[in-house]
Amino acid sequence: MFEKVLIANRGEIALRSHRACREMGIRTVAVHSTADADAMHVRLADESVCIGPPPSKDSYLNIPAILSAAAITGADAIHPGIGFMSENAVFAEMVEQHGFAFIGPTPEHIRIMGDKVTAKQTVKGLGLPTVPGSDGALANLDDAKKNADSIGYPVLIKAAAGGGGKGMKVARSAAEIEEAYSLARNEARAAFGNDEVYMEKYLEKPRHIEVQLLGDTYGNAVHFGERDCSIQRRHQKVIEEAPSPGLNASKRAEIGALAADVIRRLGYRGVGTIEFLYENGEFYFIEMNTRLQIEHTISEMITGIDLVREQIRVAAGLPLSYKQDEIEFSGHAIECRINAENPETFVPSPGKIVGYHPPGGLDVRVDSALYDGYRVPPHYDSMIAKLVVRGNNRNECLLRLRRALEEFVIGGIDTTLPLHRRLISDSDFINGDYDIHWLEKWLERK
Ligand code: MV4
Repeated sequence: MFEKVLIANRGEIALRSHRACREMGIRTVAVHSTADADAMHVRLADESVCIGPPPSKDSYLNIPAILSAAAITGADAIHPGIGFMSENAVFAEMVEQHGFAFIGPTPEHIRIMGDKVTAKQTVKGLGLPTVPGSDGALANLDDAKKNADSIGYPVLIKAAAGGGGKGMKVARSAAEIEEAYSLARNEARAAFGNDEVYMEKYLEKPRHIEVQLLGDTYGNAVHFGERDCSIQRRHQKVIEEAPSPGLNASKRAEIGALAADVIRRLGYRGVGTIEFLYENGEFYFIEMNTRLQIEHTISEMITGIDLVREQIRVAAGLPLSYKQDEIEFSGHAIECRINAENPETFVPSPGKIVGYHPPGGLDVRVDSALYDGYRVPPHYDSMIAKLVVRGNNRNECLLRLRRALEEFVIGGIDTTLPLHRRLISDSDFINGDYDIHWLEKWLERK
């Protein structure tokens, strides 16, 4: 097992990795920008190295600085966390070339899934259902028109280098195809430096359902059930829950087994998530994430398994600790992502925390790097805490979540806590009756 791990991240997710390492007897190295000298991830780690000024591109995305920090501290492995370097195949390759282990999948698997056209072709070949669409990338406008006619309107044009909704355009009729095609290509070129696009049938009211997966280097693969991540705004998830209120037991078992089979046959090492759209009882693959996800916590709450510990173990070449039939699902979990933002306008609200009182009690988990007197810097993602609650069933979970949200105090800045208190009292949410557009419509109504 590793003796020392460098954690190439900040905030609550750096703490998450640190906690798993500590419990495994592994020493940790924090890296930080000058803006994060007083951050909790730096205070908790055994050692820390300043890797640059506040902008992420000069510090948390600075590959030479991160590799140098690993070298001078004698780390064996690098944990990339989420965001930043976590899905950068070049970084994963350089980490290995410099003699460190990358706590994540192989660069090749990151690369395959990073290109959405290759990813779709790969998983389709392994038996996953995909959205009807073009066979690979679109060659030109004429190809786009022909594909749209054969798929049937409405269609969606997506960037091959995309994900997260950038470079995505809907065309509802033949009159809209030319504009959608050129806008999608321009947006993709501007955002990713790659204007390759492909086409799919546009699904109007799907749920976003994703399956948590884990594989090792010995051909073993398991799933940890699904999460429903449909409650989102501008492609940012706001609330996630496990299991999905939109699935029955047989659909759940079907998609879990199918997804685990795919990563087994890929020989995939590490944790990963396969994302689906779910509409009218059918699953359609959209993307695979080759990293840990923010909302992995809800899968941990209903299985009792530490996914980061498993991730570190498989990166060190150990086999999975669990067989599929040893993973027991118990109860229901919901996560609220709390951002340093105005709860109505969503304008970021960095600043000094004055009064911090997280909730507690049975089955209440708060993952956060906040402390009283901490200054939330303006340079990074605005998510400052995750409130994760479990109950023996969905109703118990909702009642406990309401109680925990009442207790939670984060003073001195604006947060989205008041938004969460209102959301979880809405009858559609209470009934589990929502799709990927529900939150944006709810915000327009209120
Ligand atoms: C779709 C779709 C409808 N039909 N694909 C958005 C980002 C990217 N991950 C995939 N996305 C979508 N793909 C087809 N064929 C609707 C979306 C979508 C969406 C998906 C998941 C969660 C939130 C979303 C919000 C808007 C659109």
